[in-house]
Amino acid sequence: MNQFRLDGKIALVTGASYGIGYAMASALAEAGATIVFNDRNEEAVQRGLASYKADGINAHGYVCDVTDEKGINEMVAQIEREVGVIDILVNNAGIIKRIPMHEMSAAEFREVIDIDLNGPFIVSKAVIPNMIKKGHGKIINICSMMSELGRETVSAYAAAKGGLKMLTKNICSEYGEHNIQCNGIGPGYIATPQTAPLREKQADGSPHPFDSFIIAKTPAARWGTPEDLKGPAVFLASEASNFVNGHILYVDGGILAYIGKQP
Ligand code: NAP
Ligand code: GCO
Repeated sequence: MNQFRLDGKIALVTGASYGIGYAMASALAEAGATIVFNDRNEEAVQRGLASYKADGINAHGYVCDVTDEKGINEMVAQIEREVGVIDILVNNAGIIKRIPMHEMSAAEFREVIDIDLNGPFIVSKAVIPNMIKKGHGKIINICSMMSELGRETVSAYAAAKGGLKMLTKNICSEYGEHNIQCNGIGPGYIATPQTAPLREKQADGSPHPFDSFIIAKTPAARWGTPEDLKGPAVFLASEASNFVNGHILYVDGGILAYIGKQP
C-alpha cells in the first residue's frame, strides 16, 4: 500500500483560499484527501472554491475566523455532519505585522498572537477529541524561520511562531499515545501575498534590498514557492510519517544552515 496516499481522509486546512495553504491543500487533494478549508470572509471562501474547482478539486469552504472559539467549534461540528470527522488538520492561517517593537501597540501585538498562536490552539482543541475516538490524527502547524530566528520589526510574529513550535511539541507529547502525530512545517521565504512587500521592485526597477538579502542568505539562491511545500505537507499528513512526532520540518532552501554569501 502506498504510504503517501490519503484516500478516504478528510483534511481541514485553515486560511487556504490562496497562498501556502492553497498549495498544501491541493497537494493533499492530489494524494486523495477530501479538502475542507476556511477563511474569515465569504468573498475569500468563494474565491477559494472557484480556484479549487478550476483545479478539479471539489473542496468544501466555510467562513470562520480561527480566533473565534465558538465559531470554530460550530464549524467543526458542521464539517463532521456535512463531510465527516477530520483526520488531518493543517493550521496554516496566519498574519504578520512588520512594525518596530517600540512602535507597536499592545493591541497590534495581541492580534498577531491571537491569530498565529491562539488560533492553532483553538482549532487543534476542536478536532483532537474525535481524532482520539477515531484512533488516529495528523496535526501540522505552519511555523516559520521566525520559530528559530529573529529580525527587526517582526517581534509579535516571531513570538507567535516560536510559541507555535512549542505548542507543536506539546501536542505531540500530550496526544502521541492516541496515535496523533503533531509536527510543524517551517517554510523559508516563500513568494506569496504575505511577502510581496519584501519583493517589490524599487522605483528605479532594481530589486528590493530584502529580496537581494534573502537570495544571498539562501543556498538555493531563490525564494521558495508555495509548490515547494506540497511534498512536505503530504509526507507529514500521511502514514509515511506515523513515527515522526514533535518535529519541525524546515523547508527553507537551506537558510538555517548557511551563514550567507559574502557580499
Ligand atoms: P497569506 O498569503 O497572507 O495567506 C494567509 C491566509 O490566512 C489567507 O487566506 C488569510 O485570509 C488567512 N487568514 C488570516 N487570518 C485569518 C483568520 N483570523 N482566520 C482565518 N483565516 C485567516 O500567507 P501565506 O504566505 O500563504 O502564509 C500562510 C502561512 O504560512 C502563515 O501562517 C504564515 O505565517 C506562514 N509562513 C509564510 C511564509 C512566507 O514566506 N510566505 C514563510 C513561513 C511561514 P484573508 O484573505 O482573510 O487575509
Ligand atoms: C518577514 C517574512 C517572514 C516570512 C516567513 C519566514 O517579514 O521576515 O514575512 O516572516 O513570512 O515567516 O519563514
